[in-house]
Amino acid sequence: MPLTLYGDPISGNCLKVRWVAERLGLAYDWIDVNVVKGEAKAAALLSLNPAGQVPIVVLEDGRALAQSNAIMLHLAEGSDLIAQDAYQRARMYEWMFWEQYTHEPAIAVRRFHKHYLGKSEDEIDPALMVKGRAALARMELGLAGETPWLAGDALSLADVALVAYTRVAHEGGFDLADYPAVEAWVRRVEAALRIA
Ligand SMILES: N[C@@H](CCC(=O)N[C@@H](CS)C(=O)NCC(=O)O)C(=O)O
Repeated sequence: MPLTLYGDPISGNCLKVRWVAERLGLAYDWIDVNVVKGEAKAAALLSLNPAGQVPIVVLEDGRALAQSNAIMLHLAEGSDLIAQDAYQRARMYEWMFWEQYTHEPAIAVRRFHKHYLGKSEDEIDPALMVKGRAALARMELGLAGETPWLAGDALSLADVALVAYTRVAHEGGFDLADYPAVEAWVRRVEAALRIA
């Protein structure tokens, strides 16, 4: 039985898992789950992830796993998307934890409210723009150094995790032209993942 990925193609959290499977040449079945229609809360999916969210992967042996970054780490175990060096690996985790706690809750949430729920600027919490811009500025700083990637000298899961919502930040009202190093990095990661 191949891997089964449950996800919504509008979700960066779901797409990042799919991109890793593609990059590693893993065979998988993709099952569309429409989060706007509440399908992630269907009983069959709640039995796989009681949190009622996608992405979810069901592994070849039938075991399920949720949380995009946990899934990516599991699929990419032993691959060149995870540095061998312990410090470089920890820098990758640093970006991945930050992505979930700081970047995604501002940029992905603002995008969802604006682009998918169609809310006007007045209806969206103004703090989301402030927090999202601060997150983009943090990335700009991180990408100002010698290496073209976020962690270490090669594409890693840190880049995959963060490109997912950064590349569609304009749909949330953010202007990447204000962050030239981030904009160039987005193009670089898209080319590496062949998702441009
Ligand atoms: N931290 C989780 C977030 C997952 C998440 O927020 N999933 C959203 C789609 S991006 C979802 O399933 N929402 C449906 C719902 O809450 O009903 C991850 O990285 O996988």
